[in-house]
Amino acid sequence: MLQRTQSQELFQRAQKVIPGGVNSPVRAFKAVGGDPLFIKSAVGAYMTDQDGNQFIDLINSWGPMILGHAQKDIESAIGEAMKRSLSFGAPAQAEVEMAELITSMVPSIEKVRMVNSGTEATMSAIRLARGFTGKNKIIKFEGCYHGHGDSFLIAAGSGALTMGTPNSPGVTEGVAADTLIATFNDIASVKSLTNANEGQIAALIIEPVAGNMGCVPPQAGFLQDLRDLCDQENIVLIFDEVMTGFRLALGGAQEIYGVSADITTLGKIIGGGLPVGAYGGKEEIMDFVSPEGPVYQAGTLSGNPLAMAAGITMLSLLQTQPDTYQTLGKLTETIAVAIQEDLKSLGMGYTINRVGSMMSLFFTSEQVVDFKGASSCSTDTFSRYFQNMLKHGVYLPPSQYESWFVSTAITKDIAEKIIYASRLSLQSL
Ligand code: HOZ
Repeated sequence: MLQRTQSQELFQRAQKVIPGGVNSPVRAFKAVGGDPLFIKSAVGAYMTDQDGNQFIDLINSWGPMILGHAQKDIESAIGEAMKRSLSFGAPAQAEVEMAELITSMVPSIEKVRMVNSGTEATMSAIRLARGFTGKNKIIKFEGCYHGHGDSFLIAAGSGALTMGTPNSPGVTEGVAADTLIATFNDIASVKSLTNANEGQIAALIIEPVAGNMGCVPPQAGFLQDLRDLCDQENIVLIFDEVMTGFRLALGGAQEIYGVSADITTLGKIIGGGLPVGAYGGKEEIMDFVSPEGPVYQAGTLSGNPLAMAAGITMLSLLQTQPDTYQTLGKLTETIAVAIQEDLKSLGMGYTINRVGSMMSLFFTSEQVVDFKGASSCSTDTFSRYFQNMLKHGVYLPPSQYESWFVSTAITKDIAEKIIYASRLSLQSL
């Protein structure tokens, strides 16, 4: 049994002053039962909660802690930057260095604008696409999540799906009417929307590897088909790489699948864990952003010096250690294959989806290629598995509809611990 006294006390206090006691819905553990654990610290592969329980972390702040927690170089870069003030609200060298790094690593990004979160990045990207094309509607995919901007809270994944509110109240009918919903991995569903809304679609936004209905990879040719259709219909193709950017490869999912976006949105990882986002793409489109162009977007904390220092260090470390991705991919594969063997020997129905260091286990014998597949698996079984894993010292994302993220701090020995914890967890389901 986990000792939870301190976490429970904090949760009682939190519920009196914070809606639901948490600052982001998935963290409330509503999908998996029980009360949330409050985290006190994290170092390397491990998180420690208020009661002193230690867990191997497979959330890794939903992606960015790719090098593990409290990475020394990132911490000292933040320390150095702190001495030069926490915020200027004026241009600084680090912002130029960051933009140079991003544009050198992601070929489709010729110019980039820094913001403060992935949500800001996606909101700004669709405004830009609308300003650039003079059209209003956007296409998104059922089960994909692009932050909590109004336009995206229609058939949304992640916490919206977990909480049963994929279409959030508070989003006006007008906004909802401008968001068209297609089926992931189904080009015919996209074509029927473009046919029915000819000349009206400004942008198509997609997580090239979906991470917010669990991990769901694109099928062969799907992203290229989207690219071709967008070119044909003069639609801005936006890849939301907030999770996949710099996690799957230096050039993100677009490098792996060989398909370029017109605009790419980035987040989390480019701040080394600090609150950062960015959107960037073709120069002719980015030059529509104010003050170069007429599409307005601004922010005092955009390009914040601490976030830039952390992000530059993170990206430079990844650039100088290119084998990181291969190592992470192999390690994640080892974990996935071992879990799969255990599921097989127990005769349980399962699907494991994995791309690089992102993976999800679905309790279903059907393939999971879209939202329908993801939502038809057994979330009850996942919840029990989650709780068992927690008891055995592994902290998974507290929802079926999230991806697991592996960090380089997870050594082979720690991977063995995850596999063993999973074996015990499956056996006692
Ligand atoms: N929606 C985020 C992951 N897809 C979770 C954010 C959080 O709770 O930190």
